Amino acid sequence: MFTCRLSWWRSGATCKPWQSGGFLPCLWERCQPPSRKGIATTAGQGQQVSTQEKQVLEDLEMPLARRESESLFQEQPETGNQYLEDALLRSYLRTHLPPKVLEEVNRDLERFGNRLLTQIRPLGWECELNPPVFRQYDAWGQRVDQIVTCSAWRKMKEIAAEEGLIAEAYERRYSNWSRLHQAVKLYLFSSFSGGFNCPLAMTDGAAKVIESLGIPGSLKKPFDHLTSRDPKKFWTSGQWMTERRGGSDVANGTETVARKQPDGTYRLYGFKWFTSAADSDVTLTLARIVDAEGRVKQGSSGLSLFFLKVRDEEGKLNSIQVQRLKDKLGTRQMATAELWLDGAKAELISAEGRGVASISNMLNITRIHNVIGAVASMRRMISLSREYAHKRVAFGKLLKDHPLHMQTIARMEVQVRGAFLLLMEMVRLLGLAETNMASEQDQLLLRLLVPVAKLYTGKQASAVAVEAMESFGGQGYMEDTGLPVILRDTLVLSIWEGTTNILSLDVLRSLTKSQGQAMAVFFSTVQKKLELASSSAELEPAVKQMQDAINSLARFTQAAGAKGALTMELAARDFSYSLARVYAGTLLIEHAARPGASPSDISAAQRWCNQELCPAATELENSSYEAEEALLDSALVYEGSPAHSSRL
Ligand code: UCC
Repeated sequence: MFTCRLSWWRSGATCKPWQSGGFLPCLWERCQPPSRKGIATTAGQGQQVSTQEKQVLEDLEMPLARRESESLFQEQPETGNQYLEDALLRSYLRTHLPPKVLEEVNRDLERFGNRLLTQIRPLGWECELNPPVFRQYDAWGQRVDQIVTCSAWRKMKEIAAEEGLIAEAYERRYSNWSRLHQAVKLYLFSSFSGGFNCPLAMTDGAAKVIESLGIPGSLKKPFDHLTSRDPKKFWTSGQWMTERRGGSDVANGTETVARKQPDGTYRLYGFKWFTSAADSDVTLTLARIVDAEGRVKQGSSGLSLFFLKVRDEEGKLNSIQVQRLKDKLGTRQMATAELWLDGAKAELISAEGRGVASISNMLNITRIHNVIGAVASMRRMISLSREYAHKRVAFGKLLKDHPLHMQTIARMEVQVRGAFLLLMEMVRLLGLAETNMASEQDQLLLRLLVPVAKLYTGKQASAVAVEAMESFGGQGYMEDTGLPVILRDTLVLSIWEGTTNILSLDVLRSLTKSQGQAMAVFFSTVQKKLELASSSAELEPAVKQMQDAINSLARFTQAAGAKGALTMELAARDFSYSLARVYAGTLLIEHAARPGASPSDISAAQRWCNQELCPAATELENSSYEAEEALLDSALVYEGSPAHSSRL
């Protein structure tokens, strides 16, 4: 009788992953061969061990000892320069950028890809290991409300400035292609940024708002700081929108009030429930202006937009108190705080009552950053998964030689390709809009594609992260591989900057506001792209499937016009998914139809079109939404809950 125990040994208890330079630090740590001590027997010291037991012990020890250099050791998946390894990104740039721009951008991205590997990746991991802490009082009882960040986080800020991660988009040295260049750098940076992509998203959004206001004199200096390449000058911005009663329903949930001061500035009083990257230098926020009678206007038209500095010249908080830091599932590298505004000095920067419309300029930028984060996360997980498949043996062969395993990775690859092209299309249109080269149609399309891409890729990224994690087996679930960090940080992408349902309703808002013109532009654009691809024999079935989906979508939009608001609300999510699938699929076909397309480009387009492309039409044709109206979702959801019984 005996029991066997393996004694695991961690290679270096003080392992400092950022010094080793490996992305998945401490990954698959080497295990020590189990010694005799690792085998417990019922035979005590000095006791006679039976011959049979001795034999068992010997048999057991030999194979285990040999395994030290064999199956108990697994090489970690390593990726190289993310730019050089991204075939789709490189082919996209070759196809679209003018030669001179391509030459310079290519050089910059290759250099940046190396810097990501050698310097930024270890810093990102350090940010994960050293999350921010909140220090409310000093040793002598003075309230200090300090959010203490690690040196790696602060270094990220310097790198962001040096690399022009915001500046690039506003300097416009490549005219309409500057925005795309910036987006590609952010895409490469995202997965290694240790969460610093979040403050950059909001900084970009704040710069965009200020620029769209014509950079008024009072905001010239902040704009220069937000778009600076000088690490000593560079500022980041927050976006304080969320209050206790209003995460999604900002219009009704915002309680913060603004009192006008004799010098024309305002003092803000209120409580901000989620403030991401609360260590930022400045912020934009919403509040209700108190009139001469002490009243405020409720609803959306009562909200105005303000700019404020978080600290004064001496570093003292601007009449702001930090209540606590949030304990989040992910994005732990970044400080999210609850803040009391107790007379914070602020500047009104929108017309009174136009706060939501003004901050929408910021929202649309941060939503694009959300898409960047989603595509980057998918790309990272798939890159690691495919590298692992090259190194891991199961059932006598490498994972890459198991057809089912490779099919799973290929399906994820198709998803990331569609999402990537959607992202590029959006930033291409944004670049045109920012250099006055966009037609009215381009602008309508951009307005529609931002919520579509945000909601779709947020969900895709979560699904891909879970799937890719599974491709590592149990190792994917282990904290010290770094994979759970990516998963946690990805899950927020469908929540912040508007949940899937809120974004689905925003899709409807964009169509209503344009009185259907945005939909017409959508149809004409996809038709034009498909026509260009129609001469390719290989793509014929995919084009046909896409054409069928477009026809279904057209039938849906016609029929939906006659339906009530409730049906449209119930259809909003499926409809938005349909738009995303049709547009991304069309882009895949377009990319696969260009001269010099690779077999993978063609395969990706074909595979994408094999999935259901227009779920909204199928549901409507089956009268599912009407059935759902009659079937009362709330009765189904609340059956058995106290809320249900109290209503009965
Ligand atoms: O989560 C947050 C920070 C997280 C950190 C950021 C990192 C992200 C990057 C990641 C990198 C990896 S901050 C909180 C985010 N919160 C939200 O996103 C709010 C979600 N709720 C909504 O989006 C709602 O739909 C609201 C708040 C916009 C609804 O407001 P209203 O006032 O009820 O809506 P209205 O009345 O329909 O719109 C008011 C005006 C209209 O213009 P006018 O008056 O001219 O007709 C709308 O057309 O605002 C206009 N508008 C827009 N315009 C509303 N939304 C938009 C839009 N998206 N684009 C243009």
